[in-house]
Amino acid sequence: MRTQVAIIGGGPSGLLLSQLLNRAGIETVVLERQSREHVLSRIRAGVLERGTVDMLKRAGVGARMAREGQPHHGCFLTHDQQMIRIDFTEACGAEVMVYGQTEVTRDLYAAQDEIGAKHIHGVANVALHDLDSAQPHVTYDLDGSTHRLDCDFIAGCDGFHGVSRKSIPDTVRREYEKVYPFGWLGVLSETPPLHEELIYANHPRGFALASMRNPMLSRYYIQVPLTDKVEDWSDAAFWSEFRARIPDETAAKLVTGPSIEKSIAPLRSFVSEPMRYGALFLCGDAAHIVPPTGAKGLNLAASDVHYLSEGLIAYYGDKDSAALEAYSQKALARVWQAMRFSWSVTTMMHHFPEHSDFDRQMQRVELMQLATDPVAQRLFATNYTGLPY
Ligand code: RFL
Ligand code: PHB
Repeated sequence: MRTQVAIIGGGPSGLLLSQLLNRAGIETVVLERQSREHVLSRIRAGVLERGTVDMLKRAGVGARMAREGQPHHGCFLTHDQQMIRIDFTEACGAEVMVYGQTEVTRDLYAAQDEIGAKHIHGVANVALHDLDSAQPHVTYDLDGSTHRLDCDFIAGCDGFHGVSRKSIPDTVRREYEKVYPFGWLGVLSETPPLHEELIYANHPRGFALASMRNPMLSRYYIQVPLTDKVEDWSDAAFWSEFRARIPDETAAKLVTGPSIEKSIAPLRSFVSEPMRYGALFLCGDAAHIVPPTGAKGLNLAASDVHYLSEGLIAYYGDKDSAALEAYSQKALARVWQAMRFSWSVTTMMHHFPEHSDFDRQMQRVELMQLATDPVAQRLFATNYTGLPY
């Protein structure tokens, strides 16, 4: 089999790239290890930057998001009992859209079906070959036999645990990593959200976040030690701990219910450079991971896809490879800015076991500056709603 661009991974990066390329007349094949149902069962990101929203519209998948997504003009940061509102619109003239990654993925699959884009699910042992030659190709196992896919380019959209990044030789690849000493325990429940805006809470007991998916679906998180297991946390224990970490007046309004999903995700910051090696281009979590505190994971995947799709469209349309040549450098410049923001919000909002009273005073002063200083608010709002592409 032959195609122009082989896409490894059918998560949000792979699907969005496939959608934009097919609409520009470029042939793709998406190879995904899991079933479509499995991909659609993952509960992950919830906040879309303006740039991501614009891209989804350009990809022809904006209709349901426009109907069902919720534009948010601000969010709250709390410190013990104090609620600090950051007004995005006033601070920087932008907003974000609350619309779940699961819904984005569902919309992309539906649009891909409509245009007849090619996806192969259930592939195993994907391997990338001859990346530094003019004949790159991919092999994979399916239904008991090995298949070969020849292509011009390979997009590595296979997430943190995929094969693409590891196909770049160790002598070329440089990795930067910071692992945080805690994880997030997340609960999804069919209850009305605590508040109409997101609440990020800094409390001596640890961080908590109140988020949402729609008026009858809430998403909550609490910081937990890495040694905790999901089984250790009953629903009652989760609600009681969550309630203790948010200001009393708000906690009184919390509506609890049975969890319909509960999971623990470790927090890390990770960047792999370069994002291109010969015919291989990495996108999204395959190249970088951010702690979820800044809501940047999915949005960075979208900006990578923006740069890569522009590069491939210029290459096939105008025989101009300048944008492809610049891909790694351009994508990484934006990635590092989001890394800094996610790291700084994580550091400001969490309880670190090694923190001293001095460190906790630093967190308090940073939050007080956000409460009072329009310059600090503007910086936060600009980063949270998304830096320009
Ligand atoms: P994905 O979503 O991981 O998709 C990669 C796809 O590649 C497939 N795959 C392979 N296919 C073929 N062969 C192989 N060898 C393969 N190896 C893997 C996988 O099955 C999968 O379908 O990466 P992508 O597309 O780059 O999208 C990135 C986003 O998913 C990610 O940045 C965010 O979800 C990060 N993230 C969160 N971001 C937020 O902004 N807010 C959150 O609350 C939030 N929660 C999360 C998260 C990521 C998590 N992960 C990755 C463990 C919670 C979790 C648990
Ligand atoms: C979510 O709704 O899952 C969510 C929202 C904001 C974040 C992280 C996760 O910063």
